[in-house]
Amino acid sequence: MTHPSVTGAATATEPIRLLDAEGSLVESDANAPWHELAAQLSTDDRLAMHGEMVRTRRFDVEAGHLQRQGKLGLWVPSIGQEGGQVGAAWAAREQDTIFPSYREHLIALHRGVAMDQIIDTFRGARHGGWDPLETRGMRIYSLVIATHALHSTGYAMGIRLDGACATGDAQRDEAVMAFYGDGAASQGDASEGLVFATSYEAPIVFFVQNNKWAISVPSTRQSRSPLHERARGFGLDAAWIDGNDPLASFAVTRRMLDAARQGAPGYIEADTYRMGAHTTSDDPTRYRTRDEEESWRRRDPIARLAAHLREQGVAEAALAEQEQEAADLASDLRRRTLEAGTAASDDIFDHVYSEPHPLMTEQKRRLAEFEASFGGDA
Ligand SMILES: Cc1ncc(C[n+]2csc(CCOP(=O)(O)OP(=O)(O)O)c2C)c(N)n1
Ligand SMILES: [Mg+2]
Repeated sequence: MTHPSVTGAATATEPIRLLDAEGSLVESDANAPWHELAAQLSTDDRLAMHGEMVRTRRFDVEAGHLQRQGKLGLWVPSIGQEGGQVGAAWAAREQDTIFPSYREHLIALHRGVAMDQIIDTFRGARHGGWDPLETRGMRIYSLVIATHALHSTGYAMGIRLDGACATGDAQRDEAVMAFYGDGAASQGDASEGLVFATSYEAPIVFFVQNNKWAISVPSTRQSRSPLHERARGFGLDAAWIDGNDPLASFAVTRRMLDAARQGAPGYIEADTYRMGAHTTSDDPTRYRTRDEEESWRRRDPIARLAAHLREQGVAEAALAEQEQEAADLASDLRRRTLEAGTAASDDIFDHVYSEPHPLMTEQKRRLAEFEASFGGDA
């Protein structure tokens, strides 16, 4: 079975971009079909997308502060990557399943994961994050790089075996989206996922956020050829998008997911930038320049969508209201997290075996001893 390419020439020199860094629409013959898809988003939708980005950013900054105050073990910021995420979140249909890495906070919030559930995961108060059946198909975060490239592909193969895709009904056919990064693309699991996805015509789209860094390793080291070209070599239809452009992300992801749910798996390389540190354990000044960071600050996806909304006649007050609402949510979250006390660290052992196990009992005892050696309840 052959599938028509949705993405055109393999030799693009620029990613698909519908909104430029100033928030103006980029019109061209090549962009016309993408604009047509983006037209599914009303001005109200676009304003709502902006609201999600602003809320996620405030949440993210607050979580970083809470980590610094000792309330979270670690925080993984998504600052700068909200544009691609919001487009993809809006492009996915209700019946779709999402397999994230660990930086997809906007997608998680969009699918109904509560801020507290994400916070509790990084406090160590929840080992499994959340129940995907209660969060509209949002699977839990995966910190082990690229493992979920396999889980998501296997899940998509299951959808096909169940006959829950490829009936021609986009409103019902299911698809899967897996998010991972430029560094993860080097893992064997990522390549194996691509092989099985194409071989079994699995209904899946790999959404790869190329944020230019895998901790301190630049994306240029991960692949000598662009990642989307590598995906084409595996037989996937692949697109390269401006990952800070919510409209391009929406249009291309919608089209790719709808092709995937009919049996043509896809791959999107979203060109973006991790504006913050890799995690709160990282110091990016050790490996990248201020100039580079500054050049990406000028391409901030939130400022870009805000400029577009102003151009569309959205009132300043509506944007200010979203900022205020986000600030209120963040301060509520802060209050709750500060009140939450210290998460129990030892119940991790209770869920390894269904019955008590001598090795677990011993490890639990040793952890308690170790923690007691610090004195107090630090
Ligand atoms: C299998 C495995 N190897 C190494 C690590 C350590 N590690 C955590 S994040 C990371 C870099 C990931 O980079 P990328 O895929 O580009 O995603 P980003 O963090 O930039 O979003 C590494 C090597 C890990 N978590 N799992
Ligand atoms: Mg990366």
